[in-house]
Amino acid sequence: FNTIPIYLKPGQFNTRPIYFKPGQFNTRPIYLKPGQFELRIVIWNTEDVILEDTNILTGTQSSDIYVKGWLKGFEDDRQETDVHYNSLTGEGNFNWRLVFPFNYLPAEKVVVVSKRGSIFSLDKTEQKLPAMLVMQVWDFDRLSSDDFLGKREKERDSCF
Ligand SMILES: [Ca+2]
Repeated sequence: FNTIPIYLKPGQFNTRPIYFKPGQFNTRPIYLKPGQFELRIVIWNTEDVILEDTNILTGTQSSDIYVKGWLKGFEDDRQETDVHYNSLTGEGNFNWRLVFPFNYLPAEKVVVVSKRGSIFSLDKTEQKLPAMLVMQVWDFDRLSSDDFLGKREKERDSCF
């Protein structure tokens, strides 16, 4: 508990921590407008991923693994790792960073998405959504469309 008064002139700032007794003040800031945040994720490895490809000569199974991720409501900002080719065990190694900027309203625990209804719309509409991270694992295919292998969705409490 800090009993020393702190007097500051305009333009000065204080780096000393100030402690309050429990219940003395509500020290949690109240945000009435969404603030800009960034969620940073590093994809290190995958394991036990389904082996989707079969070599027609040897019968060996493999997958060309990559990971896609996005925040629900921000599908346009979907991001991907590079491809770990020819995984024979389901293990993939990436060390790949994904960075998702987003607007978040802590008071309501929602992300705020603003979009134009169409390319002809002048105004943006705001939508509030639960904070949800979507991660998917895919098998890259050179000659056909990629194969979906699995997904996981994490809500706010576990990732924000
Ligand atoms: Ca493949």
